[in-house]
Amino acid sequence: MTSRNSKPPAVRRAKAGDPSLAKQEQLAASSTELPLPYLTTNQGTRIADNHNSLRAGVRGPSLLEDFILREKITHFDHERIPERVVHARGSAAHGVFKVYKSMSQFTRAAFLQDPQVETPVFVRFSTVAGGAGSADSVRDVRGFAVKFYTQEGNYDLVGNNIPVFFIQDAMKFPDLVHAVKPEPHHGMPQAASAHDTFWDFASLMPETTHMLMWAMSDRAIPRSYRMMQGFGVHTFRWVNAHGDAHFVKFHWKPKLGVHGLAWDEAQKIAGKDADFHRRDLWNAIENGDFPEWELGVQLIPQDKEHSLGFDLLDPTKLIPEEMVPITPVGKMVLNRNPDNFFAETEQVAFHPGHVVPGIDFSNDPLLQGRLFSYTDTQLSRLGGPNFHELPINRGVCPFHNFQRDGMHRQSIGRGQVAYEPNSLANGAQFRVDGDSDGFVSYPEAIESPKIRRRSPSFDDHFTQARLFFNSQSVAEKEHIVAAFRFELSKVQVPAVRQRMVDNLAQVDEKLARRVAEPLGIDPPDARAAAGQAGYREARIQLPIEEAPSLSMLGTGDGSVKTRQVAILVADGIDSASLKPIREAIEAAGAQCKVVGPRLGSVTSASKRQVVVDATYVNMPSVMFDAVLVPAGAEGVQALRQNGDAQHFVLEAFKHCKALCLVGEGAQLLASVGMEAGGQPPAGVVVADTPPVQTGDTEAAQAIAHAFVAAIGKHRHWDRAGVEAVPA
Ligand code: HDE
Repeated sequence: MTSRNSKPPAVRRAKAGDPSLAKQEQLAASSTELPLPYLTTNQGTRIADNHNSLRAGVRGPSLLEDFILREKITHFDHERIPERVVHARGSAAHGVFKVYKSMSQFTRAAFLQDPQVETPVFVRFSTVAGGAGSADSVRDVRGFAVKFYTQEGNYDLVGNNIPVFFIQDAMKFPDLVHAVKPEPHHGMPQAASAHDTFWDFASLMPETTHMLMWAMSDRAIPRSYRMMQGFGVHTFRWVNAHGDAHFVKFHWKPKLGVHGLAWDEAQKIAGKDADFHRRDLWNAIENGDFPEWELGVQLIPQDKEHSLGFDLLDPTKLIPEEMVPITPVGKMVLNRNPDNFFAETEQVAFHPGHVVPGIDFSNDPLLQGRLFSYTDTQLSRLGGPNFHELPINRGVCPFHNFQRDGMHRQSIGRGQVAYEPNSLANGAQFRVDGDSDGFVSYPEAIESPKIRRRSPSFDDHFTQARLFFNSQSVAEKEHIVAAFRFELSKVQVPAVRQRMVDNLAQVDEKLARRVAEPLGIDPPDARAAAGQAGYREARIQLPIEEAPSLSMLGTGDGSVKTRQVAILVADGIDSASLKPIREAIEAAGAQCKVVGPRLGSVTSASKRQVVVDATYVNMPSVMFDAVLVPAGAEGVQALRQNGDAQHFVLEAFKHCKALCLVGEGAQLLASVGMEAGGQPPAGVVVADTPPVQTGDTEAAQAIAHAFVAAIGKHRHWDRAGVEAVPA
């Protein structure tokens, strides 16, 4: 039997110069969009009236006979499918991937051989804990799942934006997820780990400690999906054409750098725009600002498996780049938004077991469990065993096997034969055993007893957590302390709080003490942690105490491309002071919006109309990366008298964003103790004299330059005095 997909390769194969075309054509062919100027039922019967149901008289009861109403409502009643049990909330895009040079030395995977070949990809980013309708900006791990439509079959790299995981064994995954999800008796809280059951579980499972450090860092509140790293997490294997294997760890690095939100900002965004990350990704792609990541790998020769000082099968451990550098592999660009959220983003089915020849698994016990879970969950989520036929899941290469039937089968198998070996299909014997082009598992020698026990090499839960903490900048450390305090302050049972800070004392005494301070519990005691069940005494030796690569600081190229800048206006602002600065920041790639008291326009001091894009209320400061306040005595006075405008500036200041205050605009920060003529706080550019009024374009350029540099730093986390700001 040959499925619909096994058309001659020439039809399916991407055309030179536009390799994603085949996938696009395939998706378009399956579109339900019909160019008909009328409506029909699903059977094609033309509908005369789509506004009125069939009734016995104009005021009479509806008739069961109304097959048009019945079909319409029945279909509507079944529109929802089960949401993903984790990673329910997601957002995706199409793109392409290309290797820089052949990786044949390490892997035979065809899509990693030729720098001329573009492989289509579909990437879904997600939060983990929240339901499908939850907010984007919550504190959570983010999923980073990539489907490569290769000529040898689909390859899925189903990773996260954090390189380690909470648990070491798949056996604990349902417990972990049950602990973080809303508590079963009252269904609260939504999309949050800040509650008793999560911290109860976490504090009883010291192996969670390393990932908790990451989850409490700003990595868990990303500024944008476009500004996140991705990791394969587990150790995988690459195998070359000679059968030589390397262990491999996958890394995605975003061109725009790795950046987080302020925690207060993230919480506010959840209310002001629950779709913040989804919108950001969509808008960037619509505007042609295609996000890019570099794929890199850490390669460890098969015979160096035990050389690291820790176990590379343990998913709570990472390999610092300072120990094994990253080899660049290629570039991924996301360049097309999905046509239909349900058909693509919702129905896409990833699976870490979707591999191609040359890519193989390690014995990581978490990965091994995942290999079962994904198809299993998709069977119920997508309603049967044929979801590989959905357009978004279909490969771009031919496929052929003798699976048949099942719910929702779309392909029509032809002929008498649905088994192998056979001689009846084409009149010649057909047998598949030993196809040298096929997938061959790495023939790892294993001779061990069947056993339910962790390897002692998995026992150390704190050394890498400490490495992570030591590697953070001062501000990043502060944010981690604040996040632990916030989360644990939401825990109602003091004993859980206590157990958690006792565990933290195993990472860093000072960190634990600072977290414990406002929590109404005893000072942390590392010995108490050591006495608990689940604790195992072990200390791995790391050759380094700090790994700068684990900090988000200084990542990216400092570009301000796609950064959002608010220009705060009111009647009476000086529009001339605005123009050269706006032009310069837009030339650098930032995107400006004029934010005023009302939509329409405001009147400048020189009686010009300045078009307003948004209001202080409908686009508050948390939607922006930076704020520019123009000069103009009357305009600034109006801004000062408007609580929303005043709040806008103070809040941006509190969230450590870049600010540029021209002339009288500086008065908006008077309440935070900024003295005229004094040294402005970090990331605040103050232009005392409106330079354009004096005709000094060079000075205007210098201001713009300083502002662009401040925006390029993302946030000024070391800005003094932000705690005192009442915003
Ligand atoms: Fe997943 N995970 N996971 N996971 N995971 C799912 O599959 C599971 C794990 C990840 O955008 C589910 O189709 C188990 C690690 C992503 O569609 C489910 C274990 C990592 C996505 C599942 C893990 C991930 C999922 C839910 C421990 C990072 C979203 C719906 C043994 C390397 C993919 C679905 C998308 C989704 C199971 C642990 C990443 C239930 C059993 C570690 C990015 O099958």
